[in-house]
Amino acid sequence: MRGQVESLLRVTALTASILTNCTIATMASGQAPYGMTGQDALVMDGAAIAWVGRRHDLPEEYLDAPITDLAGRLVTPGLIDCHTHLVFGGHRAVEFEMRLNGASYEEVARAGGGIISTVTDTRDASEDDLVAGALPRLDALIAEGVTTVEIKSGYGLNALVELRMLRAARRLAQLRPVTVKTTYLGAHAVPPEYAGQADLYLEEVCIPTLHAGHEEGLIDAVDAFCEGIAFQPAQVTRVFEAAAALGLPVKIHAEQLSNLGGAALAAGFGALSADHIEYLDEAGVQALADAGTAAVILPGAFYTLRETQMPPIDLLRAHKVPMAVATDANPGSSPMTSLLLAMNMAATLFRMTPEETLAGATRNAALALGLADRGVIAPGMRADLAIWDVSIPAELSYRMGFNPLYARVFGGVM
Ligand code: DI6
Ligand code: FE
Repeated sequence: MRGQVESLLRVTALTASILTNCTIATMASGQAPYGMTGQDALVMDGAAIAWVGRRHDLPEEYLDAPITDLAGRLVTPGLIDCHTHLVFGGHRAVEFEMRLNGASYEEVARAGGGIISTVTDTRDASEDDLVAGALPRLDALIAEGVTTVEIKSGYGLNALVELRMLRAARRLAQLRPVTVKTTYLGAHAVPPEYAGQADLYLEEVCIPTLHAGHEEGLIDAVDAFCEGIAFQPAQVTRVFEAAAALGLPVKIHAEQLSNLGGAALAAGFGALSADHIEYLDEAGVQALADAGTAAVILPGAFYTLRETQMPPIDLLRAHKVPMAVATDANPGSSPMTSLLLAMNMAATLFRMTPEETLAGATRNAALALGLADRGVIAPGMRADLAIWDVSIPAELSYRMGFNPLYARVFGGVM
């Protein structure tokens, strides 16, 4: 019996490994700031975190496990970018340059610019092209410690290309050590062939494609762009009802340019998140709080579009709505592939605290994706970690254009 126990312990020690001589920001809520209570050691066993604490309290069973000395570095949960449009064809630098040379909105549109130009370029791209185009953007995120990324469709706007985008997103997860969560955004824009016929587009394309994508296992969540220039609340409701019938969670692009009540609508469907929300009012904030829906703050689009309406950070804080921060990486309104920069912008532009920005890219980003197994460092959670050459966590959102990542751990593998 004793021999059996000892060999069991030895097996544990064989698969376990220890990280030590580090500062650990667990990001567990309700404790000390950043969840930092003096932990300086962490045990990984396989793909999971087995133990975290002070080294002198290390359980005996791990005493023989191999040790990695982190020389005083900071360990955080792996970062989570919970809102991206990473898969698309082409780029929009031409219209960027046209606009800055004085071209009007109409001239840009006549030259084929705007979101529809990305739809055209995406339709022209093969699945391989889409994967190849997205990889450098994904690599930029990974290089900053991102271990989970959400990727939306929404530039195909027909069955063939929406599904192609989702398959490309799934393939990225086979090519890199990262978790990809896919979101179907067929209700992103009305394609030119359905101009002025949004309802017909929903009926003939968007909702049938949702069913097809679900059948193929390509869809983790369903999103819709609720805005005057996109889909009306009643149309979003149709999409969400179809998602709910399939048992899929929903998210929404809402209150970015105006207040149509999209966030409250989504909250009524138990949405995982309401994203952008610059124009959200207190009733909308209350609806998010009541539903446990996360707010996703996207300063990259605010910055690029030179918006002036700030998201209601104080109200979200007062109502204890979990706030996530994401890149919104897309070719038009947020050509940004740095989650650290998004954190910096959330702090500088929106006055979120450095702790809120880090929670926004870890714990609350996990909530926005419905992932209960990551986003904080605790026993039983996935061993997805970022190890930083910084002395305190505030350095992560303080700097611009500097990447202090030392190493990344994905599922226990460094
Ligand atoms: N909101 C945005 O800001 C982007 N999509 C969305 O729903 C715009 C995407 C683009 O311009 O390509
Ligand atoms: Fe977006």
